[in-house]
Amino acid sequence: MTQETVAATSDAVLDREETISRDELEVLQLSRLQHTVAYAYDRVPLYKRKFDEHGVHPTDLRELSDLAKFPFTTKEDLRLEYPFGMFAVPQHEVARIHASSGTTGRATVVGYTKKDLADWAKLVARSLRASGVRPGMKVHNAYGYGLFTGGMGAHAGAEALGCTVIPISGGQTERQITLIQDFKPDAILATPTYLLTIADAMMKQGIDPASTSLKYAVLGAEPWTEEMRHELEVTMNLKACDIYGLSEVMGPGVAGEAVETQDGSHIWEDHFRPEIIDAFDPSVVLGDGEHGELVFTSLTKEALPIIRYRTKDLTRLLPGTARPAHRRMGRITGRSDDMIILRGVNLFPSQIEEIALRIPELSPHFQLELTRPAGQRMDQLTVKIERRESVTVEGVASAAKVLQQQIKIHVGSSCAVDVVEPGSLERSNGKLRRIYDLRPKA
Ligand code: DLL
Repeated sequence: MTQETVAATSDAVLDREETISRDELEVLQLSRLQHTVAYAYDRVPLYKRKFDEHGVHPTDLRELSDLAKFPFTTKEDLRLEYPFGMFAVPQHEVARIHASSGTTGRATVVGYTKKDLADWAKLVARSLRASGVRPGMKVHNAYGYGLFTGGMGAHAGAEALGCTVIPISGGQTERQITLIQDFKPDAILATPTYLLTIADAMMKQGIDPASTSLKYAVLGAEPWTEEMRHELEVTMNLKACDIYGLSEVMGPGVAGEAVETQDGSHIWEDHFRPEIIDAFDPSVVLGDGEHGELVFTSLTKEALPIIRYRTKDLTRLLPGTARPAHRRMGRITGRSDDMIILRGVNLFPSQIEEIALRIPELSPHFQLELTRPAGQRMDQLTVKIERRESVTVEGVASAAKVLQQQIKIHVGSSCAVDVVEPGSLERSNGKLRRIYDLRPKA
């Protein structure tokens, strides 16, 4: 335990920064922000160039709202500076490198100094603790290890909290189940769809997923809904909380959800300054409560300071509750680049998840297929969804109709619904791909 920690609640010791007032937090943010913009400007040529082109200088940052004067950073910037152009320290000071998979272009590479790694572990520990995990608990870590930040990020955080970590990584679902049965972990860290895969595989083996030792699940790395939380909590008899993050900003633990309120992740604002902008007119910074694109500026990072990074994640900022000084983020509706535009109507997979899970005959296993039938100019959306094991084929005909109608009412899109056999759709191993775009390439 570090010196900064003080006793705060009856069964958990919080970091001092978790308990400070909003005023105190903003004073801290301003001084850290002033340092970060100057540090980035002095050490990273890209920031110097961008600030100069934008006609703004680090000394222009006198109050927090001045941040809006600074230019954005995008994934494209990181790609152009591939591999190490964004690093603000010499290579020998970089203790670790992570990278995105690069499925949609060049990988984005991120780096951490020893201090960055310590801060990261502290924030993941803080997030896990908020979600109910305590020192001494056994933690089954099913986030993928490797260049993805999920596995090692969650691992270091659980260790820093004082847990016993089981570093199984993602995949090998049968083995995951054996270890859950034999090691009896208290908590599991996974993507929500991978936890669903595990629960599903348990049922196939005749194991009741509600009967395991698991009491807490800390889930993230992909969008999920309240309906999915309910599904997982009931099926597995545990408390499921959200953890959010992205590699460009740090990795998991940028924000974490408190188990006592379960009302969205608190952004750890002593290390990150969030903004919400209008995704279509980025010059407009929106107020708290308004929906838009989430933007982050790091306040303490050494190897990769990041200024106004456009996450493409769509959400809103809400007042802090369990940690009053730290604002919460609403559930992420989706990413602006995951949005399906179907005959002029915007649609996200999470909207389908929300609607489908309210229909008892339908399972949470679904895919969205986009096609353009031959000779037609209109795109077609087909929701392929598995029926629940417990209902008959005849029993699902009306459920399909209900889903179709509800999508029309709540989303505004006409679509086809194809109810398929249990187990026929691909299962998640980590971040699940929901959208299959089979339209001919233009
Ligand atoms: O997914 C980091 C992470 C690992 C977070 C484990 C939580 C748990 P990236 O691979 O860089 O990093 O992907 C970041 O994933 O911009 C969001 O679109 C999405 N995402 C992450 N957490 C959540 C969440 C990791 N809790 C991208 N809810 C982000 C919704 C999430 N989307």
